[in-house]
Order: sequence, then C-alpha cells, then structure tokens
Amino acid sequence: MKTQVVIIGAGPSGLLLGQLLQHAGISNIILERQSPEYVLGRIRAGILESGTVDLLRKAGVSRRMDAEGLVHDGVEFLFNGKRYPIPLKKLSGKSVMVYGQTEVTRDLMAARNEEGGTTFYQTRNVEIHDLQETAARVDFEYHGEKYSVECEYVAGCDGFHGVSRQAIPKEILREYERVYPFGWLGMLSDTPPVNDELIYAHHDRGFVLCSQRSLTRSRYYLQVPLTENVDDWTDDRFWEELRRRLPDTLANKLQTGPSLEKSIAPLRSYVAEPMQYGRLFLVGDAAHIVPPTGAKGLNLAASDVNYLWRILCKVFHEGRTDLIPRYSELALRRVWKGERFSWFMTGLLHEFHDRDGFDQRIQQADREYYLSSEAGQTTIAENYVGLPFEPVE
Ligand code: RFL
Ligand code: PHB
Repeated sequence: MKTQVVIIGAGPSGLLLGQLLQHAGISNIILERQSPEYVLGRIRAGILESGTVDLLRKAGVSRRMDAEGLVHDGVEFLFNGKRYPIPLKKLSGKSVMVYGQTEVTRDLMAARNEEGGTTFYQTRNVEIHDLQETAARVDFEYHGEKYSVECEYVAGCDGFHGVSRQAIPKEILREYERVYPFGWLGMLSDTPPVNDELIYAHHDRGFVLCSQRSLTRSRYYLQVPLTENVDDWTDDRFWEELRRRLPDTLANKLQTGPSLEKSIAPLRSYVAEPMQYGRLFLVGDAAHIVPPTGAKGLNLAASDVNYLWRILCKVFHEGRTDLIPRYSELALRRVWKGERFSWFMTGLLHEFHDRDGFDQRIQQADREYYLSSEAGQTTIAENYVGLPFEPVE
C-alpha cells in the first residue's frame, strides 16, 4: 500500500487530521489499535475552545455540534463558600462550547465513513521505519495478516501510551514532567446540571468540578487521593461527598440519579520535545498531557492538528518542505502556554496536603487576587477560551 500520510491513532487528533487532509486532497490511512465502539466508550473531555470549534467547522463536521452544543459565555469559581462568576465573553470576546469528546469523535468517524476514508481498526504491532529516508514505512498486523504502507509522512496521533513517541531516538527526545499527588473521580449521569455554567470549586475536603454534557446530562468530578479505588465509590457515596463540598444553595438544588460511568484519572503534566523527527510528527496526547483542570487536553490536540494540517497543505501543494521543522516550534509554543495554565489552575483550586502554611497562604492570596480583580479574571478568561493561533508562513 502507498499513501501520502499514515496517521496512527483514531482519537480526536487522528480523525480530525485525517478529515482536514482528505478535504485538502492529501491521501491518508488511519491505523487504530481499538474498535470504534471502544474508542467511543471512553468518557473524556467536555469543553471546546472557540478555535477548536472553528477547526471542526472547517473540517465540515460541525452540523450536530452547532445544533446540540451549548455555548457558554461564562464560568464560575467557588471558594470559602463564595461564588465568583467569570464573564468569559465580556472579558475575552470569546465563548466556549459544551460538546463532549465522545460526540466530536462520533461525528468525525461518521464523516470519514461517508467520505470513504480508509481506517484500519483493531490493528496490532504497528511499527514505524525509515523516518530519515526518502519515504517512510509503517508495518502493522490486521486480522492476523501483515501489511506495509509506504508514505511521505507519519502523524503519531496515538496518545500517551502509543508507539510513535518511542520512534524518536532517546538521545534526541527530551521529556518534562510533573505528577500530582491526587486524581479526579469522575461521574456521568442523566440528571440536569446543578448550574447553567460550569463551577470549579475549592473546598477543604478537595476540589470539585460541576460540568455537563447537555441540559439533561451532568458530569461531576471530585479530587481524591491516588490510593482510592473506584469500586469503593457507590453512587450514594459520590453524591454525598459532592453535596458536602458544595454550599447549601447548590447542594439543595443537586439532582441525583444512577451513574452511567465512574472512573478515576491521575493528574499529570508532561511534554516531549521535539514534536517532529524526520518524517514523523507527534500530535496531541502522544506529545503532551495536561491535568484536566484547565480543560485543555483535547483543545491542545486540536491546536497541534491546526498547525500540522496547515503545514502539510503547504508542503504538498507548494513544495514548502522548509516548514517541516517549524511544526515543533509552533506547536510547542502554544502547548507550553496550555501546560502553564493547566498547572496554574490545578495549583489554585486543589487541596495540597503536603503544602506548608506559607504555601497555603500564597494559594489563598492567589485565589483572592485572581478572582476579585478584573485583570486577574481577564487573565483566566483569555486562557480558558483559548489563546490565538499563530499564522503559518
Ligand atoms: P487519544 O484520545 O488518546 O487517542 C489516541 C488513539 O491512539 C490509539 N493507539 C494506537 N493505535 C494504533 N497503534 C498503537 N500502537 C496505538 N496506541 C494507541 C488509541 O487507542 C487511541 O484511540 O489521543 P488524542 O487523539 O491526542 O486526543 C487527546 C484527548 O483524548 C485528550 O487530551 C483528552 O481526552 C484528555 N483528557 C481530558 N481532557 C480534557 O480536556 N478534559 C477532560 O475531562 C479529560 N479527561 C482525559 C480525560 C484523558 C484521559 N486519559 C488519556 C487517561 C480522562 C482520561 C481518562
Ligand atoms: C468535563 O466536562 O469532562 C470537563 C470540563 C472541564 C474541565 C475538565 C473536564 O476542566
């Protein structure tokens, strides 16, 4: 087989890149380890920045998002029982969209099927070769048979545990990491959200996020120690703990119901540099992970896709191979700002049991400053809705 770009991974990065390349007349094949049902069963991100929304529109997959997604012009913070609404639109000129990663992925899969894009699901043993040669090669197994694809470029969209990052030699790859001493216990339920806007709350018992997927589906998260086991959390225990961490005005409004999904995710900040090596580009979680507190994971994946798609269009249509090494530089500049914001939000809102008195007072002062000053709120707003993309020239 031969194609212009092999994309490893059919998560949001791989599918969105595939769709944009297809529309630009650049042939591509996607290789995915799991089945489509498995990929759609993963409950992950819920908030789209306006730049991500624009990119999904450019990719021609926004019909359902525009009809069903909820535009949020604000977000709320809460600590010491006091609520701080942040008017995102007023302060930054932009809004965010509530539309889940599962739905984005479903729309991208449907578009690819309709347009006849080639995707191999349930592949095994994907191997990347010849990244420094005149053509790269990707080998894989599919239903017990061995296959080989020759291509000009490989997009590693295979998430944190994928194989692509390992194709960069150890002496070239640099890794930066922070691991946090807690995780998020998430619960999805068909209950109306407790508030119109998302609420990020600090409480002495730990952080809480009240999020949503629609007007009838809620997503809540509780900060928990990493030693917690999800099986020890019955629905009743989850609702009870959530109520304890919310002020009475909200706790009394909370509508409870059976969970559709519950899981614990550890929190991590991680960046791999460079994001390009020979004919390979790393995209999304394959190159970087953020703690979910800033809602940046999926949005940074879309940011990488934006830069790579623009660069590959110029490479294939205008012969601009000089842009290839620019990908890493452009993508990383925005990635590090997303990393900084996610780290900052995590530090601002969580309960750190290992912090001494001084650090706790600084955290308190930070919360008071950022949430009560318009300048502080504007900083949060412009990062939350997403920083602008740089032009690719
Ligand atoms: P994905 O979504 O992980 O997709 C990678 C795809 O590659 C496949 N794959 C392979 N395919 C072929 N061969 C191999 N060797 C392969 N190895 C892996 C995988 O099966 C998968 O289908 O990465 P992508 O596309 O870069 O998208 C990134 C986003 O998914 C991610 O940033 C966010 O979901 C992060 N994230 C969250 N972000 C938020 O903004 N808000 C959240 O609430 C939120 N919750 C989460 C999350 C990430 C989680 N993970 C990864 C542990 C919750 C969890 C549990
Ligand atoms: C979610 O709805 O899953 C969600 C929303 C905002 C975040 C993280 C997760 O910051």
